[in-house]
This record gives sequence, C-alpha cells and structure tokens, in this order.
Amino acid sequence: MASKTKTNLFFPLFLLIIIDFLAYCQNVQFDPTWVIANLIILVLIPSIYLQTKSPPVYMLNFSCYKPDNTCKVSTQRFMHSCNAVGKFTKESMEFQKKVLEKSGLGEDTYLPEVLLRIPVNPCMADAIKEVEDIIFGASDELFAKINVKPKDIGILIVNCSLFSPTPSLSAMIVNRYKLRSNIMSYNIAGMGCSAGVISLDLAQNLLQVHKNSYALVVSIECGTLNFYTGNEKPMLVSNCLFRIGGSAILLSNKRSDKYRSKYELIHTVRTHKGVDDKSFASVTHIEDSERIIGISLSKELMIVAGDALKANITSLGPLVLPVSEKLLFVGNLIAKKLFMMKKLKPYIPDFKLAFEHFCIHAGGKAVLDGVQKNLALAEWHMEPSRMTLYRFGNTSSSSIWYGLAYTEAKGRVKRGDRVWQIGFGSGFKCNSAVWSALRDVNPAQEMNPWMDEIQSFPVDVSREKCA
Ligand SMILES: *[C@@H]1O[C@H](CO)[C@@H](O)[C@H](O)[C@H]1NC(C)=O
Ligand SMILES: *[C@@H]1O[C@H](CO)[C@@H](O)[C@H](O)[C@H]1NC(C)=O
Ligand SMILES: *[C@@H]1O[C@H](CO)[C@@H](O)[C@H](O)[C@H]1NC(C)=O
Ligand SMILES: CC(=O)N[C@H]1CO[C@H](CO)[C@@H](O)[C@@H]1O
Repeated sequence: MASKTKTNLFFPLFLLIIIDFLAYCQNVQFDPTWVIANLIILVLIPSIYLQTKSPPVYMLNFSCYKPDNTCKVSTQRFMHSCNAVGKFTKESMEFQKKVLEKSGLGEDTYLPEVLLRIPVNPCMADAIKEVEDIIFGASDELFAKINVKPKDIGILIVNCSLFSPTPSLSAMIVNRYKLRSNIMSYNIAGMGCSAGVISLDLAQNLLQVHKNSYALVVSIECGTLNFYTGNEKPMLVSNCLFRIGGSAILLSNKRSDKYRSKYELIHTVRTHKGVDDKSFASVTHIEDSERIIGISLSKELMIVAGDALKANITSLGPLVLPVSEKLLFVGNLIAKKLFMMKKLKPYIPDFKLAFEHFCIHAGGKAVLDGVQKNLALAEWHMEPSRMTLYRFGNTSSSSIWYGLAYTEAKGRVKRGDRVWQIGFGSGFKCNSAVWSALRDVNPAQEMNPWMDEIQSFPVDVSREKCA
C-alpha cells in the first residue's frame, strides 16, 4: 500500500525536476510565479507523502514465561490432584484421563501451584499471585533483553481472558515498573485465545496514530479460578488442556529502531464469526446444572474453527501470496462459478510459498490437525506448534509466542523470513499476524524457555502417546 502511494506521489515530482532541469539547460528565464509554484510543489509532495504513509511497526524482542519446576504436572500428578478435589465421579476421572492421553500434551506442562496443592482450594489471592508471577516473570525477562527504559513506554496492552481484577492487570504493571503517568493502557478481557493477535492489532493501530512510541503487549491467562469441579463432559475438556504461560512483546514505530529489532509486523487480519450462533456458542464460560462455573467447549468447535480459518485465509491470501498462486486460485473460482464445475474442489493456495514459518495456536491436537489438513502443511511446519502443545500445553493466546521461540531456538529464523501466527478463540474469532524477520536469529545468544532443552526436541508425539 505504502509503496504504491510512493510511486504515485513521486512521479509528478520527478517530472517537475526534469522540466526544471531542461529549462535550466535551455537558459529559460524563470519568472517568480514559476519559482514559487515550483517550491510549493517540491515541499508539498514529500510532506503529503510522509503524512499519508503509515509508520512501520517493529518488534524489538519478546519473551515467554517459563514457570517453576514445582508446577510441572504429569498425567499421573494431574489425576492425583483431580482425585484430591474429591468432586469428580469415577466416570469423569476416566474421561479426563482419556482426553489427556489423546491431547498431544506431554508430561512436563505446568499448572498453577494452588491446583497441585492438596487440598485444592483456590482463592482470589492465589489467582492474583499466579498472574503476578506470569506477568512479572515475562516482563522482567523482556526488560532484561531490551535497552528501553520503562518510562519510555507510551502504550500498554494487557490481555487476560478469564481473570479481570480491580485494580486491573494493566495497573499492576504500571505500578511495578513505574510507567509514565500519561500512559495509554488497555486491559482486554474475555476475548479468548486469539486475544494475543487482537492486542497486536490494537497496538498496531495505536502506533499508527501516536508517533515515536513504544508499546508493551502482555498476553497471559489465569487458570486458578477456572478449574472446573463439576461433572459435565464439555466442561471437563478445558481442565485437561489448559496450562499456564504468558508472553511479553515490545513494539516500536521509531524508524531508527529498525536496526535493533527482530521483526517487522507486516499484516494483521481479524475475522469475527460472532454473527453465526453456532460459532458464538462454541466456547462459553458458564454454570452447569449444579451451578459450578467452568468453560464449555461445544462439539462443533472444530467445524467452527475450520470455517473461521477459511474466511480469514480468503482475506489474507491476496495480501501475501505470490502471483502464480493468486492466478490458480482465481482460475479455480472462475471455473466453479462461471462454468458451473461444482464438483471441482476449491483450490487451496500453497501458503508454504508465502511463509517460511507457521505458529498456530496450540489449543489442542484436533486444532493443529485441522489446520495442517486445511493448509496442507508438512510436519516440519507443524513442529513448533506441536512441540509447544507437548511441552507447555494450551497456554491460550501466548501459545503462538512459544511457537516462535521454538523456531528461533532451532536456529530456523533467517533474515527476510516470513512468519504467520494464527490465533483462534471464543467468539468465534480467527486472527492472523504476519511478521518479517529483520535479521538472522542466532540461537546461541537467545534467552527463551526452550534454550536449555532444545536438543531433546522434536519428540515423536504420535509414538509418545501409544507407549
Ligand atoms: C491475552 O492473552 C492470553 C494469552 O494466554 C489469552 O488467554 C487472552 O485471552 C488474551 N487476551 C484477552 C483479550 O483476553
Ligand atoms: C485453551 O485454553 C483456553 C483458556 O482456558 C480455552 O478458552 C480454550 O478453549 C482452550 N482451547 C481448547 C481448544 O481447548
Ligand atoms: C533479543 O534478546 C536476546 C537475549 O535473549 C538477545 O541476544 C538478542 O540480541 C535480542 N535481539 C535483538 C534483535 O535485540
Ligand atoms: C479483517 C479481515 O480481513 N478479515 C476478513 C476475514 O475473512 C472474512 C470473510 O471472508 C472477511 O469478511 C473479513 O474481512
């Protein structure tokens, strides 16, 4: 978009300079109005150009929270804790065990400590402690990585779907890091796992309006108060999949920061299918018949997710795909619509030509399988997302950052590589962010949760679970 405006605006400027130059060579006498008109155009066009061009958005660095080893939860420990809750029927226990075994989660994921303590009796203070650990853990690491003073940060966005205390989570960050008093802070709640991308999109929009700013985006989820203790199956599933985690990202729109940033944000695309009732009801926070609160996942979740993905691909495709793929896609569409070739399968563009790396929300094995099938991705492309699910579980919106950290830890990120982050969440929403790497990432210098164990990955997830 910006480059098109550039050529459009610079063409007349270029023409003018040529005319001036020719006139000068011909010794034409300049009359004053001509000179003034000339000057005005020479000053005006570049300034119009600078006004209309939206500033770039760079990501200086990011961090993912790695919880303490004491919070590690194996299948056995999980079942033990569930047993200690004392409210599950035998059938529910069996069901949870079965879900866990098929989930794609490994034996090293993390749950909040209070849920592992016996007796299990989480309270508000525990939840606050949990979010503090995650938020400050991720942010401390981020501030250690970047050379930016907390006072320089102008925009703060925190997203935590299920826990929204007063004072807000964003206020907790302002208080702890002594952020400036005119900070623009936003606390997003209730938007589910795709909120990570929503907050990026919000940050991008704000950065386009507020020049020379830094934006801190913190994505976390709080599980403490959302552990479901009833016996309805749709609500038990999320107990098994949800694990703790969080991420912090620093964005900048200063052009000079290009030289010390990791990635540039190229596109964000948001799809909201909330108009459709089935989509709307696919993930809900409700009370069951015994008034126990939990998160209910509907059976249609996978279909709904597939639909949302398709919709968003349709709008993202034209932005990112090479011309050849676009032609095939349009050709297929014309054949179907114009020539009534209804049996023809819709052409699925090869997104591997548009991106080198994929980070898909690790919500569960079914989500990843669905996306892999829809986009025809190879195992190599799925590896970061599968390993994230295996090692950290469903960490909600921050899971796409664990995926990116994995890709970096494996030394896969090279200058110019394009990364596609796909988030899914209640609503139902499918959101994408597209990044371009500004430099090679040298894993030896990185600090991220995968670093000290990256040699042991990838693990074969399918075999792991049969054993
Ligand atoms: C913020 O990020 C977390 C990531 O875990 C996600 O669970 C949460 O839903 C996100 N956002 C919002 C707006 O709730
Ligand atoms: C992942 O965890 C979040 C937060 O608990 C939940 O809303 C979401 O439904 C989970 N995803 C899946 C597919 O279970
Ligand atoms: C990001 O942080 C790591 C430290 O973990 C550092 O080695 C790396 O150089 C940083 N990247 C940039 C582009 O500043
Ligand atoms: C914001 C955006 O581009 N989202 C798109 C996702 O897909 C739907 C359906 O094709 C579009 O209508 C949205 O505009």
